[in-house]
Amino acid sequence: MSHPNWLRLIANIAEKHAGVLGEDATRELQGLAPLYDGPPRIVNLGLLNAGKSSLFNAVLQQPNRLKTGAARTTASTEEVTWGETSALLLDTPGLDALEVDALHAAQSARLQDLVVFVHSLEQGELEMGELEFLDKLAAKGVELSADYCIVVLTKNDRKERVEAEQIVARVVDQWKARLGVSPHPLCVSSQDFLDALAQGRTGRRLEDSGIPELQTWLQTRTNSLSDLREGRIWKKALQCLRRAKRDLVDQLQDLQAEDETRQQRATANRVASHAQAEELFRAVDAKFEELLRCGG
Ligand SMILES: Nc1nc2c(ncn2[C@@H]2O[C@H](COP(=O)(O)OP(=O)(O)OP(=O)(O)O)[C@@H](O)[C@H]2O)c(=O)[nH]1
Ligand SMILES: [Mg+2]
Repeated sequence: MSHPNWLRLIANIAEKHAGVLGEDATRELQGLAPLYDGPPRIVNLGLLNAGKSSLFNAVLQQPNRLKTGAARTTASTEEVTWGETSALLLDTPGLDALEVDALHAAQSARLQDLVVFVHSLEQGELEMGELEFLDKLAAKGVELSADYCIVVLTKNDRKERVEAEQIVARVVDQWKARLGVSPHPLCVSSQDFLDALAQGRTGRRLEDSGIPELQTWLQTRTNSLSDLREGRIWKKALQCLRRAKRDLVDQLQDLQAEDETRQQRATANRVASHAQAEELFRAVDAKFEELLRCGG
């Protein structure tokens, strides 16, 4: 994909003004252009056993493509290719498995085009660990608005409709309160979808599983990838430039303050040296008088 003009301009600014922008901002700005290239990247994030791998198997319509199971099944992130755009689906380990997994997940989410946040309806509302993790993602600049992130509530076959609806309403409230944006929630059953597929069923059974809706959500966005990326990268660029500007203003204020202190100190030094000179002068004068008296 050819890069938009503004992205080339930013790369230029980063190169020309690295000294003024500082190392971090320069690195961040130079790292924006590569985000524009390559196939669409879609990451799933969620607790252990949330149904992340099963969900991607359902999206892929391949029941055994990714390993699934009750224990800590996915040990490291696995990439599989999906759909017309050859999007990369990144199946991650549960973010509560190890601290390092959560860090890795947060880091990799920064580089993704779309985030599929996976939460099992069996768990009820979002747990503290998930909310804290969402905070970390937001702090890292991961886009969690409904344009870039879908909140998939899995194992819908295990809950009565009314109870599932109550959980969804609660999750939506938690998401809004925590992140200040409205989520796009979607209830699914990967199991129902894959079972229906294996039995060669079509129509309602497949639709009701929620998986076709997820496929459409992902497909629509990956089809207009350049727009999607442009919006996201532009936002990142602005954030970075604003931060760099704030840092520069802070630095300037520090320098001004330093300068004022230096000037004050210089004046104080001047005053001190003036007083010393006067004292010296008086002493010399006194000595001179004494000499004159002796000599006389
Ligand atoms: N009933 C039901 N069970 C499901 C569904 N999706 C996943 N499961 C089961 O939930 C368990 C965990 O599923 P996984 O897809 O391996 O979960 P995961 O989030 O990838 O787990 P880790 O890789 O360990 O983090 C498995 O036993 C799945 O069979 C579903 O839609 N309905
Ligand atoms: Mg897994």
